[in-house]
Amino acid sequence: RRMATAARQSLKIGLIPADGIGKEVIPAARTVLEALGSDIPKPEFIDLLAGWEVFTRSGSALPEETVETLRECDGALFGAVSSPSRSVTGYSSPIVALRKQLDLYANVRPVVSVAATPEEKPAVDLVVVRENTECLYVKQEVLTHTAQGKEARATRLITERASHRIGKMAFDIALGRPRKQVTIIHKSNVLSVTDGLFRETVRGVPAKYPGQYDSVKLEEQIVDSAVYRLIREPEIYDVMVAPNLYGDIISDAAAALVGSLGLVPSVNAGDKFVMGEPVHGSAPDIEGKGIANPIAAIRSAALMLRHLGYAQGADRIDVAVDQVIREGQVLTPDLGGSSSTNDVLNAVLKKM
Ligand code: GGG
Repeated sequence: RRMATAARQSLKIGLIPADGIGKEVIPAARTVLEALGSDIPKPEFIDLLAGWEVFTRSGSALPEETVETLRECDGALFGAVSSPSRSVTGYSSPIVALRKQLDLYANVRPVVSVAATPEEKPAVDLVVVRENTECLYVKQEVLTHTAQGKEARATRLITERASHRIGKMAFDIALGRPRKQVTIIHKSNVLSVTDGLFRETVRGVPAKYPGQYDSVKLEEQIVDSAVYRLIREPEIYDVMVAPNLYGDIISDAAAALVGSLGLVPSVNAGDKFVMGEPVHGSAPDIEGKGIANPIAAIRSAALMLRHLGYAQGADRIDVAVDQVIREGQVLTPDLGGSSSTNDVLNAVLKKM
């Protein structure tokens, strides 16, 4: 799925490393973009702030300037955020807010294994298309005190509009893939109103575009059984479309099938803007050690380019990354190696 590419002289890219290893992997992705030379318009990078650390310094996890500057950019790369697991007055997850404020309604997460040779089919080759703006992530939580003790409630929002547009995104992505299959992930046997609306709306997408999606096979699966089958027979999936929370969980589970969360990229995509973001979090346990795997961030930069219409640059990055993984000589500890972030970056640059 590509955005219209105006003939750009330069590519303005906002960089938001945010917290933890985001500060180590986003600079690596930047270096890879710089190495593309004439494959893309000259990149112009703008460093922007967000995250827990900036909140502790300034009282804002998402400074207004970050959002306003992003509105002027062609694309962006976001690292990772370390939101606390408890409620902190004045703090709200900046990545959840950014997705909403920029209307980045789809989180597209390709999970692909690297086969032994470039000619072989990868054992896992699927895309999780996660709705990115609603579900439980509207974060309307209320704590009340009752005679029996505390009671916590959360609102789960599913709208026809959001379900339709994420469904359409999934069908469009499937059209561009050899298998052309969409699987709707839901739990409408229990949550018949919310997941029922999601399921019905996505099922209804092809009827709204007569002829357009005739070649796409539509399947559906209850989320718990989908996770089971994903682990046992990942090859049955092509494009999985899910409400926000299920999509978040499924894509992390799928990452285990390809060796590491450190390999899995994503883009947060809307109709007008795209922001690459590795699926992994801020990994405080390895922060500052220089051993974070930069591949998810590098692949996220490639995915961002692909959405912006620069397939040649994206291909160069992806081919180089696959070669490094395939050779298995330069790997960070998450993949069983002992190489550093910089070693992997340099290996990728060498292959490019
Ligand atoms: N790059 C993905 C990432 O940062 N994952 C952790 C995450 O989404 N956390 C939510 C938050 O901390 O607000």
